[in-house]
Amino acid sequence: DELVQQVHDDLYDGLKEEIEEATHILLERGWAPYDVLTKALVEGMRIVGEDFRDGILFVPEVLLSANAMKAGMSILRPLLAETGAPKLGKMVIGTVKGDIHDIGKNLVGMMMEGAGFDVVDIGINNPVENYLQAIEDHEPDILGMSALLTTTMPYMKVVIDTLKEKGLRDQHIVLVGGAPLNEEFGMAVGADAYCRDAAVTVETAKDLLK
Ligand code: B1M
Repeated sequence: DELVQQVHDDLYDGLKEEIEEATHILLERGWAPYDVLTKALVEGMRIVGEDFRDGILFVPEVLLSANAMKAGMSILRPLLAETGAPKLGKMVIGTVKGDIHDIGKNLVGMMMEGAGFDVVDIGINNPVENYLQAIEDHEPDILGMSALLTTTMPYMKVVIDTLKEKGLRDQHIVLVGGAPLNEEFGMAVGADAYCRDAAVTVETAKDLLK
């Protein structure tokens, strides 16, 4: 599809208004919000990520791409959230200390809302105290943590170990995710599950709450 190619290019170029417009057009053409999200936006960001890794794109450019992506996501958010699904439970989610990547976390939050979960998003760069406070304030069924850097993902173990010390670990399902993680890492830090993407997070949350 030409327009999808255009979205990939516009995301690469960080063109926020163009991304907003294309998101609307794809929806008008009858695309499901989830397909616009995954096939147009997420795939576009994957391409940005490759060239960022290879030193072709730099932080300022990738920031523009991220902002354009967020603009598209905010159009899709209400559409994904309004399924009228019965409430399944509550999740607190945040990106760990030292890490400011939030697109994946936001996406997981959106999909969880859409599936019928209440989602409390505590943002980025969260020290363990923030998770503890949010758990106390919101009493979630699920705690979700996101990390996009190999240097920040070990912090998930700090949070889980602290929950154990305080006798809080078993009261919550702990789910972890982020591009550098894998199943083995998730088990090693003591999470209930590693979630590869937003859709898997929804399925895993439903399964574990049964
Ligand atoms: Co960053 N960055 N970045 N960056 N960045 C990566 C992660 C990197 C892989 C790029 C690369 O080199 N190829 C690399 C990490 C390398 C490593 O650790 N081995 C990297 C780096 C190095 C950095 C900086 C250090 C760069 C620098 O300053 N020199 C710096 C660090 C800042 C910090 O956090 N302290 C940095 C900064 C940035 C920007 C600010 C420019 C921007 C972030 C903007 C923002 O988030 N608001 C940015 C971006 C955009 C990226 C890439 C290109 C894209 C990330 C993204 O949004 N993907 C990324 C490349 C990549 O990941 N391949 C990269 C789209 C998103 C939908 O996918 O986040 O994977 P993702 O989320 C998925 C799943 O992982 C999963 O579900 C999501 C949806 O399906 N998931 C969860 C994620 N969290 C979950 C939580 C869950 C469950 C599932 O909880 C239950």
